[in-house]
Amino acid sequence: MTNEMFKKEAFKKSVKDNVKFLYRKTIEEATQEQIFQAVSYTVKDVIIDNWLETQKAYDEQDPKIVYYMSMEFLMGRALGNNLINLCGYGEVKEALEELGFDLNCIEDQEPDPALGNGGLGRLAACFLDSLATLNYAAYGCGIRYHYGMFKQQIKDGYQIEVPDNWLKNGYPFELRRPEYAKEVHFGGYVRAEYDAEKGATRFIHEGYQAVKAIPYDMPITGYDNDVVNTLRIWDAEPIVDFELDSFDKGDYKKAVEQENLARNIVEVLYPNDNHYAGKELRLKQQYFFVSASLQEAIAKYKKKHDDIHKLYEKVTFQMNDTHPTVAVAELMRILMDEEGLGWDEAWEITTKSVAYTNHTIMSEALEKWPIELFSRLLPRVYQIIEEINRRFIAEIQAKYPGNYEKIKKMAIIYDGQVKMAHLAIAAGYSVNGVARLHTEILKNQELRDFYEMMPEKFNNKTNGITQRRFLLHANPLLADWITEHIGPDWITDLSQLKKLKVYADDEKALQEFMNIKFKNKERLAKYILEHNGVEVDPHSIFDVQVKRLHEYKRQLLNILHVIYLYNQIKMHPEMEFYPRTFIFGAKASAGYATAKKIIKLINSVADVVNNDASINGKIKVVFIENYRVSNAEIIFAAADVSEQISTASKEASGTGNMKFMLNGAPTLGTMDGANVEIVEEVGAENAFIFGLSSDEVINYENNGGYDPNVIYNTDEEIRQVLMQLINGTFSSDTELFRDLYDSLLTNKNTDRADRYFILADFRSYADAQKRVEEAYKDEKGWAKKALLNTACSGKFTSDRTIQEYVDDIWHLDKVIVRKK
Ligand code: OX2
Repeated sequence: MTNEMFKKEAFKKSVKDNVKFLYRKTIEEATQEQIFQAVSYTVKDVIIDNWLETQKAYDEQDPKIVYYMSMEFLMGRALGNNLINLCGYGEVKEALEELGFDLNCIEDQEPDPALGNGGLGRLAACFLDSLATLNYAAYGCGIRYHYGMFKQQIKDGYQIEVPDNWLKNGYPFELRRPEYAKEVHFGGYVRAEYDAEKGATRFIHEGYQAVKAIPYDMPITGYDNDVVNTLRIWDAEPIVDFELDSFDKGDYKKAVEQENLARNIVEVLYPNDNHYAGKELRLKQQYFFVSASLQEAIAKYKKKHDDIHKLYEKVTFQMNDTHPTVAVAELMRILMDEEGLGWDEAWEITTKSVAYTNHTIMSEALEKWPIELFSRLLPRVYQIIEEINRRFIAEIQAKYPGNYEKIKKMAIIYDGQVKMAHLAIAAGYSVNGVARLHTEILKNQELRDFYEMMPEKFNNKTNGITQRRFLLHANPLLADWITEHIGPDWITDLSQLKKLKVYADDEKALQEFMNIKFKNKERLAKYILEHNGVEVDPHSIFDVQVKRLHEYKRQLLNILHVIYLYNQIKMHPEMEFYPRTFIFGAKASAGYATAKKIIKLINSVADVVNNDASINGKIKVVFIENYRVSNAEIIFAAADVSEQISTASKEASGTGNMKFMLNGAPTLGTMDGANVEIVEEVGAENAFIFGLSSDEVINYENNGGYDPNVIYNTDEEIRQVLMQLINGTFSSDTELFRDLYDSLLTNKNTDRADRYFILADFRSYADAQKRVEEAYKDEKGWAKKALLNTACSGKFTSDRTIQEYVDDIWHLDKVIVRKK
């Protein structure tokens, strides 16, 4: 698989030329960063030709387009990924070697575009990759945050947030498109005007502040098919240049306000995962990119089609969680106020065009905007939501006469708040969860009333990940080995991996598989030494938990168990114990105090354990600083054990779990999210399952919780671990971890003690960990489990997920771009 476009000599010449044009330097004088830019421009050149061809094909074939609307796209680096998808990686690597450069080092020069927090944003990025690879016409619609997810530094064990100025040196893979700029309006008031000719009232929005939305396009390359789709992210600029002129007109103040609005709106990504903070600026961001994206989609549709009533035949909008659901009302506004349609026509089009994906049942993540804020910022949009609500309530009443409970539970506006999920469900033609268990919980618990009223809308789409980034690029040794054994088709058809099952008892194959794992562990050990200054032994078990820091994900359970093991080894030095390296990586939201304290605890435990000579290095604890897409690729490839230990029912799906599985790491986890389906695919004997079931957890929650003090008072070893949080074992300040200790044992306001059932699951977790150790000692047995995890991971490709969205929700047609 090579690409004609990357003929070595031509490539080298182009890179040299770029260095000359861009920097007036010779290749010998250029810095690594400048080489990165020069190489990227050469690659972009190739992409642009395909991009134009793709546009042409779309113009000719006029396919239905999906607009994937998301506040977050966690893209990760583009250079390596584009080379992979253009089938030019090998050629370019060699060409650069001949010039004296290492492609890996050049790739490392790229800033990690981190316009997302965690799973939700990364899912959006995987979906774009699969849409392009499967030949579907799609746009990602989002925001060009000037600062993405913060960079994490660890100082004295504490997380420090450092701004991520990813645009500092210019980003070679984006294209500014000022010709597609749109205006977005905030504030002001609505005036009603009777139009005698039409016999109808028109609503006119006046006195607003305006912002100009400027799109930047990033190419999304499909794998080996010449398709290049577009991620369109919007930047903000003031509508008129700030002119002294405005002094005269007396609107100086307004000019300053508009300038400030434009400056603030796209400044920074909110670093919250699964948490709603209710900030006005966040609602501004949401409306800003939604309005601009809808205007653009409609303008594009109208270029080719004259009947706006049939919009839904060519266009569909997928709302990634509730963040973009203001789209429902904005589409109504555009159709009525700008296209001149009546309510019923507009509603018919809207409800056939928008679909909603739910990613969480965590109540603190639910977006509920105060009416006061919402109506002040978006007066016309609010008015439309009021009318949607009025009509929806009438429907509920018609279906359930006299049942006011239903209204209370389902209204879009209630208790002084606008409930975005209810708006999305009332208007969306599809409502989906992201793993089978999650969708069942939505139907039977969280969204039960909605499901009862409109069951036809509900469906499941189990998440997936792209094997192009998380295996082909991230783990080249394993990728090559797989291709040698079953051919290259797995790259676009991951179900092919099941052919590896025949090697499950083949000693040579198992040995090779584990040798590759070992090499990847060496690569990670090197990274850890360079970046953390900690030496780890690749012969130890690499037990990995990397994901956002959140109480429900229970990093605390993991580290408490490390303390427990440490105590065991100290108490029984003669005890047999297989050396283990516990690897953590996690960012905590800047304002999430408990999460930050857990990071500190992990680092404090690491300090004590790693420096205790008496345990002979049997346990090492490493906290990898600044966990992000680029180092994730190295981490997944090197893991022996995948920690997926959320409180059952809380993790909607998880996608890290799939990346570990693909790279041959068995899951140590609860029956939560997609873990359920992972176990189903690989077999319970190839995973390590523990803990309460989601039904048990939900049962406890519905009946006032459980009492962790019973465990504390009867289990001496658990009590010892907890006491060590407050007796100076891990900090001379005995108060430092008091809050964590209290959170496990004491009811506080509305928070029940041990809300996430850590003590309830502790013993069961420790048992599962023991089973891991036993299994690992059996080398061949372990190799078989590892290989079978890879072999059975075919279901979890985002190609499968996207094909299901296409078949059940979007109904898109394939577009062929490559003319052979
Ligand atoms: C995440 C969910 O927590 C995670 O379980 C899921 O895999 C991912 O979305 C992709 O579906 N914010 N982040 C999520 O949900 C929300 C809300």
